[in-house]
Amino acid sequence: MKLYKYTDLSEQNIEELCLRQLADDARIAESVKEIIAQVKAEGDQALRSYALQFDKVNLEQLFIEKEEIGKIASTIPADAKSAIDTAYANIKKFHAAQLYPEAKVETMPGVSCWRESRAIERVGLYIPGGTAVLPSTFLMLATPATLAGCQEIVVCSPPQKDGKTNCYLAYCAQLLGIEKIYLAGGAQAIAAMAFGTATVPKVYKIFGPGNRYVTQAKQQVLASGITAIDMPAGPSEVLVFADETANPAFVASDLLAQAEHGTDSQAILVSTSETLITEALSQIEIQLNDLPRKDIAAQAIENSYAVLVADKTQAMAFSNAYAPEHLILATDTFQELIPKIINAGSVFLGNLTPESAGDYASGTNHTLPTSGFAKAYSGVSIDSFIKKITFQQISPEGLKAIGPTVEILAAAEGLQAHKNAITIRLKSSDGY
Ligand code: HSO
Ligand code: ZN
Repeated sequence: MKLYKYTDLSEQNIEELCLRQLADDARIAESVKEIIAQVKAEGDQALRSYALQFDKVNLEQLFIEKEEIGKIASTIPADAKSAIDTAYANIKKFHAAQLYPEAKVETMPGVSCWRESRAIERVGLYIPGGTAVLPSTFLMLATPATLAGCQEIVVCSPPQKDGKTNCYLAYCAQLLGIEKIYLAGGAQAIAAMAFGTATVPKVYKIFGPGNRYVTQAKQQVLASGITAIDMPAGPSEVLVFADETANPAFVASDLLAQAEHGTDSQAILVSTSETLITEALSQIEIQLNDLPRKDIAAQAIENSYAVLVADKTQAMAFSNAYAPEHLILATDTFQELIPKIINAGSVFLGNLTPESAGDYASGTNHTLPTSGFAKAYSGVSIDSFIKKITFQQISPEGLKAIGPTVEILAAAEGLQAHKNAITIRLKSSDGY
């Protein structure tokens, strides 16, 4: 891990440090384009042949259904079942609080305007499989989708070698009342949900993390105007701000939790204390040894860095410039820093609030903007699964009140028909 001193950094240095390597691999883009074209042209047949090629499994049926899901779900270990139950209860409780009706507004006497939410009818959730199967992602996406009232929730996840899905995902499906899991992974799953096949329904919006092929496929279907996506995605990242009140072992554990996600994960440490940085780095070495994914984590740590800052103002300036997906404030004085946070996906306050809690179970969503997109995007929430439709209704009194304003503005824009739509009503006795 490299160490920088904030005061030595120029504006350009800071900009470069905050840049994520989003190497746009032309080779990946090309093969994803080919996969999408194949799925579009050949549908289920293409999904079967990609399952054979990439997942090494011969699939007759491209999904598993309720009965089979139930059977697989019943094999889940009891402790995992109750952990999923607890996480689900918290995630549901947190997201349910985001469902609220908005007030009607009378902008002028007799002119009423309001918004109503409607769920997106068909959504597609991609749940990664392969090296990391993520039941937590299933909960994070399907819980708000069901609460929002999406009518069709299409879940795609790559098949295991036995042509099935694992017991954790099956249990999540059962818990959420999802009756089918489509056995498709990678770019081909995204293409199937975007265009639809004989088996996989076409959806209006696709959600979920994935490898670079999945991410690229989501970008391509979005660019072709076929379907919406949750947000642009890049490798996961954390920025930990730690001062002398932080515990170096805790700080190290948070950095490593991020680092084990992938070799391209970023784990950034920002501190006012040189001693804290030194101690956290040596804790990383110690804790790394015991990690099953230590090669991945070590590589990610190697690609990451620490920044020594003079004070909290510098720390927050750097953090806001970086716009981390996850921000951990490992300090007793986090309260005073909260108003200074401008760009971050999700924030973890104090020394006893690790990111892992939010990744799995506290209730907040773990699908968050990466790669600096926290400057402009929010994480997944109920809002991601609904559209807000505006309504308005004008009474006779309202028409008189607003009419002249519209007539004048329409005339100013040279749009006579717009003006007439008001004038014809003002002159008529209809509706009065
Ligand atoms: N930190 C990941 C989510 C996750 N962690 C899933 C463990 N499982 C992205 O926010
Ligand atoms: Zn994580």
